[in-house]
Amino acid sequence: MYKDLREFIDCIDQLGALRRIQGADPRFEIGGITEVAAGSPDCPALLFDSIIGFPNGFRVFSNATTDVKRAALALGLDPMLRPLDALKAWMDKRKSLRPLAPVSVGSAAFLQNSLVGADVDVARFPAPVWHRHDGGPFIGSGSIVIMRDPDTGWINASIYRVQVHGPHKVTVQFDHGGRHGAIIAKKYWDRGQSCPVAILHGEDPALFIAGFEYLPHGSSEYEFAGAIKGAPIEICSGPQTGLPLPAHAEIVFEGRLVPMSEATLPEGPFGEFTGYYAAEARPGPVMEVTAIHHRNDPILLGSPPMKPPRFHFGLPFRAATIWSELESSGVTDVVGAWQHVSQLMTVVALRQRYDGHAKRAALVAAAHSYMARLVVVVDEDIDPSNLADVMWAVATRCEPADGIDIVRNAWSSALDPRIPPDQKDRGVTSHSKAIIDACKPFPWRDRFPKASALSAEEARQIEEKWGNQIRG
Ligand SMILES: Cc1cc2nc3c(=O)[nH]c(=O)nc-3n(C[C@H](O)[C@H](O)[C@H](O)COP(=O)(O)O)c2cc1C
Ligand SMILES: [Mn+2]
Repeated sequence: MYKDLREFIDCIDQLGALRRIQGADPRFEIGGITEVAAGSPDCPALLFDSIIGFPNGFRVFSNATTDVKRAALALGLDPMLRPLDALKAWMDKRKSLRPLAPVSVGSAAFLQNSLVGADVDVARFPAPVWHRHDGGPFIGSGSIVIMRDPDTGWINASIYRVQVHGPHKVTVQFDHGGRHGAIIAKKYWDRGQSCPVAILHGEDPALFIAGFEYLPHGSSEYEFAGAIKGAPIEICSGPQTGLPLPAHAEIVFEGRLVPMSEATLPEGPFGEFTGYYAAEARPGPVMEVTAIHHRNDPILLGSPPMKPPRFHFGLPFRAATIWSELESSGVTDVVGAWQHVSQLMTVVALRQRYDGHAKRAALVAAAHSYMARLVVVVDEDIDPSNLADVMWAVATRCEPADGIDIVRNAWSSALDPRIPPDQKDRGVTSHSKAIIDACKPFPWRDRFPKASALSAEEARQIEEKWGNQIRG
């Protein structure tokens, strides 16, 4: 298993999936190249160096985990697994993870270089302006924001975007007040205090994943990342904040998040994962950066949101959670779950046992499908990770007049591009979900026309025997 981001990049290089790009401009070009690469069939990871305006060695790494193989690798799984098998392996691994406490080490790689006081200048790093209409450079698009709960000492470490505003000023964005970081910051602010905060740019990929997972209030992303790796995260105290910080991080900011009653700066807009700008600039909380630490030749991990189907993770992790939820709520015979269109469409595949089984699964899946307007259930012969297969089932097994239900006022978010502006102004963050039953109708499933194509197993056998000749 990789030790840190650098070793992960080496693993990707060994897979042949790393491209080194020289001479790109952090203004739009790094973002543009990242987007085009993410939309190409082999979807390579990118390591930018000799970036215009910056010294050699100050690098940006993007598309880290955007394909199935690299997402599997980051999870410590076999990168050669087929997509649905890889997601199943993650679901099984996730269920059995036991939190693994971080360990303190005496020295940290990120302390190789430190800048404090008047020397602090965030602009030393090539923070990209990722998309054309972004409000400015975002140094944090996949960065980890760390805070300590003042009451319990709990350390939260999650991903919130970070915009650059000046040599020692950045903003941190919470989508809503329920984010753990937002809850913790508010506790300090309500006492008239600033919130000590640190930000990691260029973290361990396991921590990148832990920062994205919905972990319960009070639980530790460090421990979750350690569990993924089967080895504890090594930490060292931040010299200024005393916060525990992963020793192998590339770049670390320390400072304080000023109460919003004292200061705010216009945050955003920023291209979102839906492929749109959800909102204009809004007042955001300001971090005063009081120290910068970085490794020699630091690597900034960038993970900009992009137009679907491009997504931060080549395996739809939230679908693994939905799959687990189905199992733990007693829905049997689920053989797969997946999300397409960057989480905006959920698919569940199951072996139907009784009338109503498919709808039961769909309702559970719909309940847990953040922002997804489309929830589809298919039979077990359909691979839910294969969108063409799924749409074949929808177009041939679902009679729209009978097989589509609408659930209203369901879970979406302020990022939803289709909530009308006047409703958004009133605080509406829900939408409706179409539940599409694309299974053979249970009562006459045995009389449904037989499929003419090969089964997955038959196709595999043909591939084994004839694959070389087919490919020429
Ligand atoms: C690349 C990436 C960027 C994200 N950006 C933000 C963001 O700017 N604001 C936010 O509130 N959530 C963002 N998220 C989602 C949160 O990180 C995620 O929901 C996480 O579970 C929140 O952690 P928490 O429960 O500790 O608050 C992002 C996720 C990823 C993977
Ligand atoms: Mn958390």
